[in-house]
Amino acid sequence: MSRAATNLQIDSARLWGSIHETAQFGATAKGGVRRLTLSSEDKQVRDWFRQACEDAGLEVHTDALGSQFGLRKGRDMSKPPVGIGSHLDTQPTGGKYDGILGTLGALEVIRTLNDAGVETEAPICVVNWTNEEGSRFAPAMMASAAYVGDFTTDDILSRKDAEGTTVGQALDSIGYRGDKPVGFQKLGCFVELHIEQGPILEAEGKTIGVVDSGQGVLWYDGKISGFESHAGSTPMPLRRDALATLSEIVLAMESIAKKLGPNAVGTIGEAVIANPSRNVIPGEIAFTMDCRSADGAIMDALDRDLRAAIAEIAARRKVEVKIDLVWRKPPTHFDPKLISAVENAAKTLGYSSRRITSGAGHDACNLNTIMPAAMVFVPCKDGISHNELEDATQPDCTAGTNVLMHTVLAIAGVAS
Ligand code: HGY
Ligand code: MN
Ligand code: MN
Repeated sequence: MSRAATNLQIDSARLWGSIHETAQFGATAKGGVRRLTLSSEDKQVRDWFRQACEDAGLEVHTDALGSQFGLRKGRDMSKPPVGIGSHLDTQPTGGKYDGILGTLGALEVIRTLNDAGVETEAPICVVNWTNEEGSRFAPAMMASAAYVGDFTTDDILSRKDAEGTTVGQALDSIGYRGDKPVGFQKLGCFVELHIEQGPILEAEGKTIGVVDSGQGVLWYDGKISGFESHAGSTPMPLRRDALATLSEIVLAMESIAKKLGPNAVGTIGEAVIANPSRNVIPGEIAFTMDCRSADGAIMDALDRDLRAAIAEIAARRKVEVKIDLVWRKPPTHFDPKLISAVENAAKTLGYSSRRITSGAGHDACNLNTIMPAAMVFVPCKDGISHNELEDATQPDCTAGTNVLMHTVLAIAGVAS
């Protein structure tokens, strides 16, 4: 690698400026970001990102699900591009860094290579994946899942949000239903920079997480059908209370995950009472469940024990509980060669690092099913994420982006 490239460092102030400039799109009063996928706020950041990619000389295209691809030519265009990037959508009470650091860090890599006049052998492609969060439309990591063939484009376009709007309608409403078919942009590999979204790196004083694996995910849609009746005149033993039933399910989920832990987690993050009223016993509730483990056998145990507990609760309370497994993502084991490239980049740059498993799902986890993939983590304050308090430091974000850049240079090769 040329001497210039060996010592290359990103422009820390420019990266930090971009992160905070884009945080205005969907900024919340508590200092977070609310940028649900395919919302008007998402359109604002997408427009900003497309312009920034074009200004950096990238050839920008959008696919049928709105994912944005910015291609930087390499000396040898016969080589598949090295993919880098993440997502720009957020949770309803999201932060400034989840997804954004990886996408804008990838842009900063391009900007730095441009400034230094570094040409790589292989091309590089920056990606903003549509709907990584899965909050408005399920599943999470939706567009990268379609890219790797887990879902058809039409299936995803028909997915509906809570208001009944389809992905296709939402794409059209912001003008991001692209003209390229999903999968048009081939990638040779994918490396994603992301905040850890957990407490380990900060607690151990490590700057870089070399991600070697990721938890598997189980998503369920649930429906409880009890019986609406008068809150005052219905004796307790005669009630078929949907909310009391759900309360038992929540506690059962918690004790099953703890029993199967520490490598198991379970969450009920959504619950909607149909026709809620203070003096009516809840008769019907729709809810969702999210279970995860890095061990496939524990995932199976979570599913088995949860179903058994729900069946017992439903029978005892004389209510019907239906649960549908709507998404099963097996655990991820990233590519050993790419993992080493990340680890070597961290060591060469003098950053402390440790191997780590990702608790969260990421687009790289999907890409890893059809190509070599890996991830670079940096710490986030108190391990907090999916919360408006999410925070990270400029030095850590700079370090992570430098590691991403040198990993890319090692994979793509430097022509000049
Ligand atoms: O759910 C996840 O793990 C990701 O943050 N969408
Ligand atoms: Mn993310
Ligand atoms: Mn997230």
